[in-house]
Amino acid sequence: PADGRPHVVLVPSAGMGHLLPFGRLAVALSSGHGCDVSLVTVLPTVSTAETRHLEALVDAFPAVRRLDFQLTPFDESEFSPGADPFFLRVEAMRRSAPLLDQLLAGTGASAVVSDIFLSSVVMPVAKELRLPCHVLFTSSAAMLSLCAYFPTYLDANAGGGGVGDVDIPGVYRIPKASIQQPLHDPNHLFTRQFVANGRSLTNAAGILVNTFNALEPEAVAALKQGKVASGFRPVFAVGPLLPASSPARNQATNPTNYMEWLDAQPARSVVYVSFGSRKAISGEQLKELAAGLEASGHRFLWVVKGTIVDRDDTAELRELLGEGFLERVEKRGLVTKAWVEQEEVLKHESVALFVSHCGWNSVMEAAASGVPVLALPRFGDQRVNAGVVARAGLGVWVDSWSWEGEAGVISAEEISEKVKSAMGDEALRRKAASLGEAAAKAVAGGGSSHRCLAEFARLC
Ligand code: BUP
Repeated sequence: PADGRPHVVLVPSAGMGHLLPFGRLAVALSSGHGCDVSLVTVLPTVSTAETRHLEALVDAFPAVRRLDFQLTPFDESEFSPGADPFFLRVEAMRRSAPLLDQLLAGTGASAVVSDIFLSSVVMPVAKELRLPCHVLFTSSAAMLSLCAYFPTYLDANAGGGGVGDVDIPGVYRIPKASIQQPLHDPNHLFTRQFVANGRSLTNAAGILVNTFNALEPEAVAALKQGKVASGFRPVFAVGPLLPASSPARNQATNPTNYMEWLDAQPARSVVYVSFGSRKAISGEQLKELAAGLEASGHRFLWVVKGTIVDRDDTAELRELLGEGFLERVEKRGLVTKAWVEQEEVLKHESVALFVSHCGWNSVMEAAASGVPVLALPRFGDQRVNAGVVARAGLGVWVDSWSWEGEAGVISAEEISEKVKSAMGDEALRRKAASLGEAAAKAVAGGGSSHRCLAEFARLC
């Protein structure tokens, strides 16, 4: 860059699971690594949580500039009526990506960082503008290695009876049951995007992944050494990406005063339960979860999502959880449908266990807080991430449990037993705490993730 200061343009895709790590990267680069940062913002956002988060982010960090991006009109009728709104948004963004050249030209950008979901369409734009294009992978290094290797796997197995276990060179074998559903169909739009993005990784100037060495030693090493896919550019393990200070003030919009409630609970006594915001849990499974938490006898804070996107979330908790549940658990359980500041919850000393869907940001927040995880993955990358959690000793996972689609429900008894055993598992608590210390070391000055981010900033 002319003035010697890099100007990095970040291009996130849809959903809090993507926006949050991009916001965190923006803050880390602008506050700690001497970069100017612009964040491409697609309007309108899919969820109110995203809108609030964006506003809070630019308020708290005015150095992070917003570049508003208007999508071209997109006919959703070619997709089935119940299609995931986040997926539709990603597709709309992919189709509009060629317009990014007008947005980026004249900004003085010196580098672009694309979300992995958009990388194959953002890279040609960056190339046209003669800008290096990096990729931020928002899931685990294990998922990154699957994404990088999957095109080769499909080429080698073309015509050969579908996707089975995938043995990733230098990493480990991902069992068939952990490969997300759409990837079993080579013609599924998601698979075509996944393969195109995976192939594009070899053209990335650099690849950032939100993990740290101590959590995923095999995958990080194999990726860096080019064992997973040849011709790989530098891989930077920069996690856990955490904001310099919590920018979102969504907490103020939650009517339950959950932080005060946590303050009133004994140290390490509360089970925090959340399965992310993107997809509702079936009524039947919600009732089993409720009964299982009740039967565990432990205190709990539970974030319940009833419908797909928060703004439609009007179903009553009472109806969702069964007659009398809220009254019976009144003294020891707090249930909320509204957004909580999960990072603050996980850092609270009363929280002892995180029952999680294993969305990757949730896993990284658990690791950063040293809180053990009881993994209840559902769909997408979550089973691969749950495998990482179990392998690293951050948590426990019953891999025979499956609760998506036709696979049935996990019973109240099973949930209660697992919660009780995880709450009493002293070795698990110590291992999670030691990973928390390793995470803190990685991001502190001189730590592996801090050095990786500094090295990355020098490339920009
Ligand atoms: Br719900 C919820 N508060 O109430 P993942 C989520 N989060 O801070 P995935 C809150 O959203 P999705 C809430 O801390 C994490 O950073 C949470 O990302 C935060 O899940 C993020 O865990 C969720 O990667 O997205 O599946 O990508 O939660 O939208 O399903």
